[in-house]
Amino acid sequence: MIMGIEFGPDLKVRLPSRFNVAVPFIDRHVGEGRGGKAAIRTAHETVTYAELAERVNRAGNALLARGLVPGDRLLMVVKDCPAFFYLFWGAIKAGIVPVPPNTLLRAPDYAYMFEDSGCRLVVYSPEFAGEIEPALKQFPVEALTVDAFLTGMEAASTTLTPHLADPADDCFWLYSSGSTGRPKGAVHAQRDMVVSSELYGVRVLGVTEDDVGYSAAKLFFAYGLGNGMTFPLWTGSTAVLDDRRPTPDTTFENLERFQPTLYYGVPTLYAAQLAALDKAPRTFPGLRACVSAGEALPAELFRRWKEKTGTVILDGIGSTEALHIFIGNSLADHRPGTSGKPVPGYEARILDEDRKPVKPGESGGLWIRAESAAKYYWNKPEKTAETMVDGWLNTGDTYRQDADGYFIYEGRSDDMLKVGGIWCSPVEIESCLIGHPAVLEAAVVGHADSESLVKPRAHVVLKPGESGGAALTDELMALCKKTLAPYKYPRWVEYVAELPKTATGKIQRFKLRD
Ligand code: 3UK
Repeated sequence: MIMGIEFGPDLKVRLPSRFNVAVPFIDRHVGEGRGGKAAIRTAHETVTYAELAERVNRAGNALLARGLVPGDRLLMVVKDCPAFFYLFWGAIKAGIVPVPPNTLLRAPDYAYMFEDSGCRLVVYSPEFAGEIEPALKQFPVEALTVDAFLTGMEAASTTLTPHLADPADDCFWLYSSGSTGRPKGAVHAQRDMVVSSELYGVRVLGVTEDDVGYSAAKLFFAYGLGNGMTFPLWTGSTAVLDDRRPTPDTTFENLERFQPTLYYGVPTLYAAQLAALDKAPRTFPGLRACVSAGEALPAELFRRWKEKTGTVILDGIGSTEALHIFIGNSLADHRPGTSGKPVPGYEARILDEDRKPVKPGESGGLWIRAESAAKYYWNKPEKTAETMVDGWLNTGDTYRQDADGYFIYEGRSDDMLKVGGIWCSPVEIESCLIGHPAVLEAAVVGHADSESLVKPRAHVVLKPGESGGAALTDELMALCKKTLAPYKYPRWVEYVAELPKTATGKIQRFKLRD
């Protein structure tokens, strides 16, 4: 039992009726003798648990001093660095709701989030000024850089009384994208990080105080937030942070320098790392397991990684709405090419179109029940009603179970794509392509590359008199890279005479898939 928090034999969590989740995650460690232990390591600094607790208090006080009150939203567009922890937990301890969006987005996405969230303050890493500053012109909100915030924090008090809340009260939000329409703010409760950290972090991965966790997936991604922040803080272990873009070079450098025991990546990165290992083998002493999520991990990547590094990659499916992995492989029980089995404490069902359970082995839509699930989408009652039904969450994924009960991913039930583990809407790429003067219409679908990983492929209808070729393809790719988050650009462009459509004119993307 940790500070009155208990998991019953049914794995349901019991929490004190008035509490603040920053206390067990941050403050507890000093009292338990970990004050001098490293909570965070980066290439530039080490932050101990005592320093972290003090800086979280200063950050919370600095937010209150700026006039924010409990319930206000703080939009934090912050790279992976210790200040992410100070802002996130300082806000929570003061009752303020942190909202950390994807840091790879463009100005119009941020302007939308400023408006939708009704945030009182935006804090951003100066690296993102090129997108944040134009967004602030479009939708003015009080804003400052992380550096300015850190300077302001120095004058703030190092003590802060936690704002007490109900375990089911709103705690933080994460934005998730859909195939059409704007990103949706998934509202998570105080309880949710406790549930995912204990049930997946501790009970499946076996994270303990002695682990060092390094997540190549960034903190803004619910996957990275768990791996790189909540699991280490829940167990009193150490998180490694790096603000650079994860590449084989940067990740290998971190694996060698910090010798993490747990490494968390996405399939695209594992594929790139394997290509680099083919050229120059390396060993990673101390590493006891690797985790993959965001998109399905092909069995072949599992096999090659094990051969090259001696460690397994545990694939697991999670979502922003569920907060973290709800079906996963474990060290004791894993089957390559599958997402594994439900995490103890989470329930999963595969349902047909009438929402009846499918026969064993048949495919259907995956629904899950999770105590870490978001309560609702902010400002989107219809989306909430569609996705969250009677305590169950519609994942939008098609799954089947093999004869031994392992869950096998079969694709999305909508047109959404995962590229490098991050959402990508075909509609958004199509709108960008249509912005080119030569393009009449476009349809985007996923296509598997040589590593069996999905990337966007565009089917383009040109205006009369225009002709497609390598030069136009380069232009279209460049346009998408410039306008959209860069990972969203189509890796292939095919010129076609017309697009398949329904009688009502809706593009039938499924007909364009291979
Ligand atoms: C897909 C997978 C097959 C699937 C996430 C771990 O990815 C995360 O959250 P998102 O909200 O996306 C959720 C959707 O992504 N997906 C994720 N993992 C897998 N498909 N195999 C997988 N292993 O479509 C799911 O509905 O961005 C992952 C932890 C926390 C997360 N938020």
